[in-house]
Amino acid sequence: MKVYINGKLLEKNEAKISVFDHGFLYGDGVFEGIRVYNGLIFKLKEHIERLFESAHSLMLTIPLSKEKLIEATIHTLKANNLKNAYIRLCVTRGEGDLGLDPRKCKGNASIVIITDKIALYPESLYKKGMEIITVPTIRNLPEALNPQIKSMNYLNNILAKIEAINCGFDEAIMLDNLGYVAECTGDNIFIVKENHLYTPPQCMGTLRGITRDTVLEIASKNRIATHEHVLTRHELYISDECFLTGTAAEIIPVVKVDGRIIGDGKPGKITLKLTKLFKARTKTEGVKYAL
Ligand code: PXG
Repeated sequence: MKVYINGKLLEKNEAKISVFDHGFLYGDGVFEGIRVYNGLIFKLKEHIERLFESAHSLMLTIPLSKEKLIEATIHTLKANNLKNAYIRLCVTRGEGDLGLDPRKCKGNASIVIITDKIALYPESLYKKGMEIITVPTIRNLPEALNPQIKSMNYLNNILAKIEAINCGFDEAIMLDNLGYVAECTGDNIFIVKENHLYTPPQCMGTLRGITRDTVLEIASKNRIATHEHVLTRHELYISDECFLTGTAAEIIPVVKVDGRIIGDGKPGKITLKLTKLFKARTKTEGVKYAL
């Protein structure tokens, strides 16, 4: 497996970044996770846009144009002979000294492109549905580190994940500082109530997930009423269906929240319908490349 680092393709065990890179020292960098389905890179433009927006907010200059970054990504996929893959695009602040000051990172930011396979949860969970819990660690406040910035510092989410794992669960619901539902550690959350679809608004300390937006769009096109609305835990508990969305996880049903059974305890009808429609999208939509 070859990894792209700053214009070079290196073997996995040779693909290394300096320990003085501020990505390593401080998590000072941005990233994207992108999926490729049968030679089609799904929502590539949206992911590249979000990467540049995250970088802009952090005053991090990406040393390649969007077009060149797309070229480099396709080049890496081809070098690894991959038609189905998960792409991890990372841009770090680059090599500096032992201080926070990003001005000390005199060279360019580092660009790393990893292309590999990923299965976030075991297949059986997609059939059965997940059981998840709310954890004490709240999502970063937008006024502190805005969750819209997909930075390389994921400790907020990792702490929440650890809390869920400590309680015997695979995934955590993170609330905001007011106690409203924000999102999960690497996924957005949806509920269905009386055939309407609800998800927290993106301003509520959540990442504006690209899968989230795709699901909202698919639902609207298929005459399912959608609402971006604040949600309480109570609303999750009394929902008819619940599911999570993310590039890595895709759409995964949730059947129990904080010990409360959701609906009839099985993946819901609308969840399954949206999953089918989403899968169909991934088969036809995306930036095409040939091996
Ligand atoms: N919320 C957060 C906090 C995320 O990190 C999503 C929502 C879903 O966004 P997209 O655009 O992918 O629909 C993410 C993205 C992991 C992992 O290993 C998860 C993400 C990224 C990298 C790794 O769980 N999720």
